[in-house]
Amino acid sequence: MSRIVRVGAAQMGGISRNEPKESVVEKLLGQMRRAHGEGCDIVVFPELALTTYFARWLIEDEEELDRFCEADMPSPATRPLFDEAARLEIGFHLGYAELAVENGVKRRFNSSVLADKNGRIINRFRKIHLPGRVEPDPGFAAQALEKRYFEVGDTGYRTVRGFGGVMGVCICNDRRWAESYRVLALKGAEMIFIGYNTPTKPYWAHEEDPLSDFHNHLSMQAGAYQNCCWIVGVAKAGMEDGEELIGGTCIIAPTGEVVAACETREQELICADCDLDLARDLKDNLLNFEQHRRIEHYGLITGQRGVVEPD
Ligand code: CDV
Repeated sequence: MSRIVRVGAAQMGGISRNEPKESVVEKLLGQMRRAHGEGCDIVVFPELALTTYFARWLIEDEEELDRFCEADMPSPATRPLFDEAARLEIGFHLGYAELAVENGVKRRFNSSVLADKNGRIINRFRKIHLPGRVEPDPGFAAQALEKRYFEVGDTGYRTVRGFGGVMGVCICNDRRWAESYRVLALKGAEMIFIGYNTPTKPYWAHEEDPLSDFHNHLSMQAGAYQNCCWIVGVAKAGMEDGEELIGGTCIIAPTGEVVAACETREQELICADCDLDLARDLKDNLLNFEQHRRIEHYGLITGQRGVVEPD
């Protein structure tokens, strides 16, 4: 048996601080049409796909901060994406900054939506692992102030039926944490969409990290294999407001193999036919969670606390 989902991973180039969202959405529409032309069922856009990665700066003007966010989804700026998706009958994943007013309290989240082929939102996710600091470190030009601007997501890792399978989402830094994949897999995820903005130079360092591309792929390939999932990792890449972002957009099979990968740090589209049943053998045998996982023996719930000193 095979259940094929044809996926387009739409790597983006940088977005400048003053670029109007309408112009960004035009680029996304171009990528969506290209993906449709390639026969894709879904096109995947990165984290914060409508704006620059504004957490690199200390921004004290609330109005400026709010302009980076969407109070509704679809929002006026993104409505054309939903309309075009429905017209073309293609799904999409979109990362964006969310402004929510709940019980009269203003809250911001680093969020994403998954829309089906009718342009209907079927999954909403708020990023859980927020990198960086609350206070900027003046020793560094570029910051990662996500802990200042966003709240920790409260949606939990969610899976949803769609595109003939079970789909999950996590966002950027979430991909470095084994829990993200495992919880999604325990909830049945067969494919996980991950958008990211990762600078080549870490926010705590003065030099580029030579292992940044390696760790990007290592995290996602291990996540795919250990959890028998397809993973679609999509970057915003290249120079953005003076900071270079890694690329490395790729589509990874449940075997851990990269089946398609971007080659540049610019806008690119890669596509792959992903068979959701490819993981059947692994799931039934070597990595059968029900048969082989032994969480009651891991000593997490009862048993050893802390390090045991030798006798
Ligand atoms: N957007 C991110 O979450 N980026 C982080 C960087 C700032 C460390 C990442 O884990 O790629």
